[in-house]
Amino acid sequence: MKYRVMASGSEGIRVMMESALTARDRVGVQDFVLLENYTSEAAFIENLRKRFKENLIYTYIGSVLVSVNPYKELEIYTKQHMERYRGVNFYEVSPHIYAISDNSFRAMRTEGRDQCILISGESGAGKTEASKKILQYYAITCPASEKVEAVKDRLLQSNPVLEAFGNAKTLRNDNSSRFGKYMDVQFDFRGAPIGGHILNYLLEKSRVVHQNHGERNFHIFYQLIEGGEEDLLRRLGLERNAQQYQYLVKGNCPKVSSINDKNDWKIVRKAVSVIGFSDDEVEELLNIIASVLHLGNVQFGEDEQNNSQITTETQIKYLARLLGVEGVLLKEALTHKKIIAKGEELVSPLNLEQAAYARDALSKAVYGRTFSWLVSKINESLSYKDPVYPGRKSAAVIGLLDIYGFEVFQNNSFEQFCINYCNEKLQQLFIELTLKSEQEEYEAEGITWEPVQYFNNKIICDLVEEKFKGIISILDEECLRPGDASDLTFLEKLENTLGGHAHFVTHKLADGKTRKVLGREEFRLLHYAGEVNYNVNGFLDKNNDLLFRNLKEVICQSENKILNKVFDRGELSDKKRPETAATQFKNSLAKLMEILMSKEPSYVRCIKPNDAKQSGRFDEVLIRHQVKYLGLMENLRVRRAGFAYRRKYEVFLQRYKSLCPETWPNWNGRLVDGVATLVKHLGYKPEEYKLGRSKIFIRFPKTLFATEDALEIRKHSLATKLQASWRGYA
Ligand code: AD9
Ligand code: MG
Repeated sequence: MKYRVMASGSEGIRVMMESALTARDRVGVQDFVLLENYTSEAAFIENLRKRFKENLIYTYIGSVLVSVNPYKELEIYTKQHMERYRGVNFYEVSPHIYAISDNSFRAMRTEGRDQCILISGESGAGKTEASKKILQYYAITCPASEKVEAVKDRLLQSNPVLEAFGNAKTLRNDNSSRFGKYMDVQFDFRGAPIGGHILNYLLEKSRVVHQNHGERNFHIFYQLIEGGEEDLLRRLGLERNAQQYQYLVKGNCPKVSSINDKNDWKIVRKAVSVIGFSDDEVEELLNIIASVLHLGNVQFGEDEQNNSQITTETQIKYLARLLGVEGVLLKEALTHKKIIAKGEELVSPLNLEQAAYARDALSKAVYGRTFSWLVSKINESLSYKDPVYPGRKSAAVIGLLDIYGFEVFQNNSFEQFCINYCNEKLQQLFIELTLKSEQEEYEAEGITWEPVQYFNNKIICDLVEEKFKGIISILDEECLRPGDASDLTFLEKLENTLGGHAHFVTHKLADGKTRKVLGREEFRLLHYAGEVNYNVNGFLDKNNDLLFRNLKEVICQSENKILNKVFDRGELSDKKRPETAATQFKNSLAKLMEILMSKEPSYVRCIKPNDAKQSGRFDEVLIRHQVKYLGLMENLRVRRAGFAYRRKYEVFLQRYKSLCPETWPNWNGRLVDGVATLVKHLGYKPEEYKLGRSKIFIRFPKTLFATEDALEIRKHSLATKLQASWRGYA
């Protein structure tokens, strides 16, 4: 068809046509479904590269948004940009995070259905930035009133607070979220945001007591030390020098050039007051943060029997005051262990190593629970209460999921195991929902569904979470088993139960020989996204997540109101063992899946262009990995399995009606007849398209391109004619 137009065109038209083609050549296609060679990973990456070079960081796969972190500020997030995307059809404007935001918002308004936007990608890919941009879009473009403005403010201000306490500088990202976050934004019947609710997942507590080289503890510690007023620091017994604190020096990285702790302190202080923390609450919160730093500086010596003794009295003095506990009891609890056996209390002294372990466990527990308190406090402030009907819920919600992406390090531990398991669950949801929605659309449009072959990763989810014989069950069993249970006996049990599973490997081969590639402490999972070796060292401990009883007793008596809330005395008399960390995580993920399943999803897939956090660098090897981990080729294959392109009749007709004398300037009959007349005129062959109930489905991108080119040519020739007539007039 392209040639038909060309044959009738002039030299000017040919030039115009070439320039349209060159433009596509230069900036790539804005929707991967329009790639001619859609099964080729190389073509996919080439398209990403072309667009990235032109600062076009967003590209679609159908309705999925792929985003590449530019690592520089782009002028594409202004109010004018927001306006451009407001209420406009998804495909009429270039791909943007605002288009996804607006599309979800409009779907919520018109269909009255809850929405969710799932943002995924590896550390540093831009998930948190994307979620903030979505929130800003709603804050600026949604209807407002004085009351709504206050809610918008609180929604926006929850970010700096959560980031101060839950983010840290890592090797991969200077502002890395060390927890998973799901946030519901609640809207009223007018589409105004009226509240919110946050669920948090698996905070990386181990960072409180240890950081790898080049990494930092959570931002809040440095913010307090750098920005805290003189008298505040004096009251907390802190010095303005991060180097003084054991918990802050492990990574040997107190300052980061991209971070201004002093300034961030001011932002956080303002944010907590916007959210509605009282002065007392702020004071109690800071007492806890300072206590963690003092705890880190508690040192132990040894007596003749190798029993530990505290050698740093000053810290105990501050701790007693800040936590509101008896110093003597705290000292005793940090150096002894209490067990209740057959109704009798047994107290035994701890050696040096055990005492340091107990101290760190206390710091992690205190910080972890305080973080949960913080989230619940923010939730209280965001919670929507209908002034007339207090029990009434919001009209609809849009959920934003900003959760850790798939992780593979040199050494992978319990945390990576949980994170990658979470990604398996999300991938399962993604595949199920994408296929389901494709299938539903075909059915709704009365077009025959052609089944798509895809890899169902349920087998891996089962391997991890199945009752009795899943990895988590086996881990819990070892955690509960008294006696000689250890990380290695756990690995042995895994081998005995799961050896032979298609996605599970250890160094032992079925014939009893060994495999060199894997260490004796490792097992490998063949995830949907690739292989990961996990080192079992520390699995039992991290899963148990226990605090010695006597430390719990002391902290339960704390006069600090926050600690008093989060360490409940009831726990001490509770005979039942608390849930293990993995089981808690599994249950919270199951709940999350339920929440997401009940909503209409949109997806943002974030890609990190290089490991140096630099703008303009497109590291192909790194990007290819992510395209694989994110399952983008699979996604494209599913989307392209039938028809590459589909549009509502009215949208299609509106765009192309000028190309056919019978539909131009207006078509007065049924829309479907108008589209049929138009495509017949354009020379579409029957195998190239199908007409559904409300949409046209086009099988190949080249058909659409030819139509787009024809449109360009027409616009150009009209412009030329217009110029000629002006010249004549003059
Ligand atoms: V992690 O899993 O929490 O470690 P994220 O959340 O995926 O990670 P984040 O959003 O924090 O990454 O982005 C990392 C950094 O990239 C930001 O601090 C910005 O400096 C930079 N970034 C990300 N997205 C954009 C953007 N759209 N425009 C400009 C960006 N810079
Ligand atoms: Mg993040």
